[in-house]
Amino acid sequence: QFLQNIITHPTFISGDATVDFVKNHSELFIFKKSKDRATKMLSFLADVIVNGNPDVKKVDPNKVLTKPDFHGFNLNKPYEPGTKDLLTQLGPDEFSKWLRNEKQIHYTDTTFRDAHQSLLATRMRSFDMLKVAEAYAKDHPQTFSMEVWGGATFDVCLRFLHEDPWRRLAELREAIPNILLQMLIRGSNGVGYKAYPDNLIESFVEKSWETGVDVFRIFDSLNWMKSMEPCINFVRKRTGGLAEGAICYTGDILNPSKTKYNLDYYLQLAKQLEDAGAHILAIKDMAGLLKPYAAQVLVEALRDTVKLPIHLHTHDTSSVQSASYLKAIEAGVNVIDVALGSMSGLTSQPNFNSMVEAMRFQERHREFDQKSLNRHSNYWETVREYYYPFESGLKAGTAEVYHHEIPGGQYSNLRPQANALGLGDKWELIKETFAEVNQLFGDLVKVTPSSKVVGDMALYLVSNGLTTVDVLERGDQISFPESVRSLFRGDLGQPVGGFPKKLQAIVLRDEQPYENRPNEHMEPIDLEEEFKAFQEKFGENTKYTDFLSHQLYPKVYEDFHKHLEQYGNVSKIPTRLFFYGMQPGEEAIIDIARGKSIVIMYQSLGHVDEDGMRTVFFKLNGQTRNIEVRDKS
Ligand code: 3PY
Ligand code: ZN
Repeated sequence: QFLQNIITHPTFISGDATVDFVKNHSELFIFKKSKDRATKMLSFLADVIVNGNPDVKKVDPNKVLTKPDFHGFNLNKPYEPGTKDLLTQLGPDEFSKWLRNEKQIHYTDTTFRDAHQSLLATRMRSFDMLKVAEAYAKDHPQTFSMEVWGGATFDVCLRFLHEDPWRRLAELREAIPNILLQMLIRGSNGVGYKAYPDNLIESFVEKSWETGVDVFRIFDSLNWMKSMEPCINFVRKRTGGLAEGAICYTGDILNPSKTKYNLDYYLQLAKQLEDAGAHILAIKDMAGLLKPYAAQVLVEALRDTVKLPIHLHTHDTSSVQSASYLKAIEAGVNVIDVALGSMSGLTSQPNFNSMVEAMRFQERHREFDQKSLNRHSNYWETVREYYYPFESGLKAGTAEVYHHEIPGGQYSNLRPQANALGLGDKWELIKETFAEVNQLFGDLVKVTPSSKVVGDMALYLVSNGLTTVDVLERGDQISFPESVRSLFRGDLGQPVGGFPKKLQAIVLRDEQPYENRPNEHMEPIDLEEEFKAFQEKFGENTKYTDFLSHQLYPKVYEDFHKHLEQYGNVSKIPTRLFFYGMQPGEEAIIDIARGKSIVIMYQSLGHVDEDGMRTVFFKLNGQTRNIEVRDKS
């Protein structure tokens, strides 16, 4: 370090250093505490050994975690051309026409995004995806797209996994060059929970495309066109990718007593999305409410109303959604969303492997190597066990979803949220209250972030022993959660038919709501200036994508950055070690960068000293390395 300080000193570089150079420059003796990559990684492992991973609330000491079996995976073959190559060849408009006329059914694999968001509280790590991403792309080049990014993964990546989501995307792109990569974007809310300035969303869309996204599934949590339209434009203007406009499906179009979200409503919305320039139309059935016969009616009518290809997304919470897919396929849907067998079902998507088999010998069947799909499913079956603390606990399909309408992606989060508030034993009441709050709010489209507001309100009422009747009768004495005030103010846009006026006045009191776009109240960000200021604060090694993460989630990014400085890139640590630490005597080989691996052996743990510190004894590449860690217990 001393030598480093000398040779990087401006006086030394300019050639003005004299014999007194060292004597006159005491700063040469200031040694930056820059730890090398391996030491940072050891520090992280040492901390998990001593204090556990703070994200894992309960470790099961009897849990046996086995290694995945890679037998049969073959990387020694080339990538076959897929939909990504076709998009490059045709361009988005021609690609859209091609897809609309495709006879065989197409599949989007959601395993890397929605499946784990909906089953494992979004905790799946890049490490586990990257182990099989290349093999997947080589084994199944006929997959329409892989949903790998966006939704809640962006936030969870930074906040809980301490991973850079942009790095995840870039690495997946590299491993999957032939298949379209897809993301979920919440219109003007980007991948956040509130509206952002338009030029920030525009820049975000552009960088996402540059980093690897091809298909942008754009939705708004209230089905508000004004939030989706700019985003569709940004995709068309700034990228060569596909703008997929989504209608979020709620209610039941076949129920004559439910008139708010009827067939006409969805057809009109679809037409507006087509007119706004969408290349693909998505039906986003986020809670899994689209029943089989309704799917048939909806898809047939949409095919007649718009010229776009139709992409159907659902969650199998009720367990009958593969029947909806079959009906939709009969009605001419072009693409369906599925997840690999062991990551499918319940709050996740229907089973990829089984859907392919169900279609075999039918005229719209698309051939996949079933053995290979099963091999990939078996990999995830083993790896899913590593994430056991994040399982939602739902054991079987439930028709209750038609009543509470909780989205699949929210279900696996709401329960731990309830547990954290000490309301674990009130789960039934929480679900019921969620349904009541929805009615109180005027029957909303519920998907992130509007679903989160309904969830916040339900948790608030249950934890304070209140009911929706109390809200109407003595709301003036209730201090509503900020997210509820924000919704009624207009920060998330406008719901169909407006907000219930009486309730809006109760929630907002003297504050005036507004009805124009929330983004219209926001000044554009001077991206160049702000990026400079960002680099001054976080260092010149930070990238523009870091800046975007910071713009979307300032505090979360700051914590991520601190973690990165202290522990380095923890995404390279194997998942079992990341969540549960190492056992004395255990050895691990970790690839810290391409072609560079280290061998870590955990030897033993010292006692707590009078300062509360413990020494963790390791061997790093055969050399003894001791790490001091504060014992927080
Ligand atoms: C998200 O926005 O994260 C969703 O998955 C909505 O369904
Ligand atoms: Zn979903």
